[in-house]
Amino acid sequence: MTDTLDLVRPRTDFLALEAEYGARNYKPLDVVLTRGEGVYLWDVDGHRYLDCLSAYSAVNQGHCHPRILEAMIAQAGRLTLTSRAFRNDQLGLFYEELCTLTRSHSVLPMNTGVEAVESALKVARKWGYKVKGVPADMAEIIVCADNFHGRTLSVIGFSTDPQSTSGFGPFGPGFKVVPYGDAAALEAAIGPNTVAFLVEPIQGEAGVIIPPAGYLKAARDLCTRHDVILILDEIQTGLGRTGRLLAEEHEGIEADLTLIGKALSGGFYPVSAVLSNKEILGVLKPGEHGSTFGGNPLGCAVARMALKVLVDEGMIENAAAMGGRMTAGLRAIGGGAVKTVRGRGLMIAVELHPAAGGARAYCQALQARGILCKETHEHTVRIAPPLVITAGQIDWALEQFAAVLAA
Ligand code: IF1
Repeated sequence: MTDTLDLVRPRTDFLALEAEYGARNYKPLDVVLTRGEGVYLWDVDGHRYLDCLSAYSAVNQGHCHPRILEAMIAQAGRLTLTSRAFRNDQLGLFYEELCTLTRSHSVLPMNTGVEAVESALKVARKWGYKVKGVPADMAEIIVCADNFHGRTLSVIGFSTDPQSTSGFGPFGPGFKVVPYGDAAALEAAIGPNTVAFLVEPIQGEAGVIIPPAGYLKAARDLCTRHDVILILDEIQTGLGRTGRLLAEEHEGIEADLTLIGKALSGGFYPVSAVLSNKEILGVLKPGEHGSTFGGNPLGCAVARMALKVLVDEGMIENAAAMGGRMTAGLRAIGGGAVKTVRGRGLMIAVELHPAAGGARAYCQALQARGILCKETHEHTVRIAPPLVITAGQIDWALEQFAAVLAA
């Protein structure tokens, strides 16, 4: 028996249904997608697009990767959820494979990215009180201006973006904001009660902001010297996106806690994790933290294969090579609307001149030429295709970008 769930209901007005029944917390491009394969997406009218967003880097492995799909189907037919009240036969293997790949000491599995962030903040505070000796309820965590770490109340509580925060207060204390990319400001902000510094190796939502060379290394040294936990949010930069497994490798450093999510499941299912380099996660005792779905066998099986294909199929190396090709090609377009091109691997942004009239119109023009991109803020177009993109596909995309941007 098949259950079609009206998946092929002809002539449905999808936009009207969303407008009538949905919360209006998004303003998506008006394209209704129904199928994906590799770098391509198809809309309900049968148009094909090259995906240059990759669900904000959650589908690094390409849409509906056949080996991840197979792992998911097999596991879904065997066992999906046990809760952590019992053990399952995927969790330990997931831990081992993830720790081996990332050279980590231990793993805390969660589901969404922001849950990994929240978990790391809780762990850092607990560590501060139990290990560093910070007086009760005095722990301080340093974060960066223009950060994006997710949408929960405590995480938006230290956002500097009024759109994320206004109307949602009051927010809890315990966070200090410093400018991004400024090691001296970080040093000045560290006090005796500082337990952690939370930072994105490259700021994504802020517009693919790459900090000055040496910044992360300096932050690493400061954290070590002052007994502060360095937490790198690699939820967007991690898992191959920047041409390395983790973006921290570009500066040859290791965080104490590393947060990954998004592509950890290849976009099939929300799976995130806090990776710990040393004993830090050990401060959590049974009953002090958890999640119904965190570490479930379906998520673990999917993540195991998502990691495997990323490595086996050379996607990380491809991201480095194709990212270089794309960035060079975009820089060569130059002129026209382009103010500057920033990128590392396949995490790329084209910032447009303010006079160009806003990035959204360019995204719409690209859509008409078969490319799906998303603007960030007013003037920046983000370009982040799946890591399986080929040279031929990049060159075709560059022709479309040239036609739209040079105009
Ligand atoms: C949305 C942005 C990207 C993240 C980093 C944690 C999270 C994210 C560095 C939380 C999530 C997403 C959220 C998504 C759009 C997207 C985004 F534009 F909002 F900023 F990618 F750039 N740390 N980023 O980038 O992960 O809980 O969502 O799994 O629509 O809000 P999550």
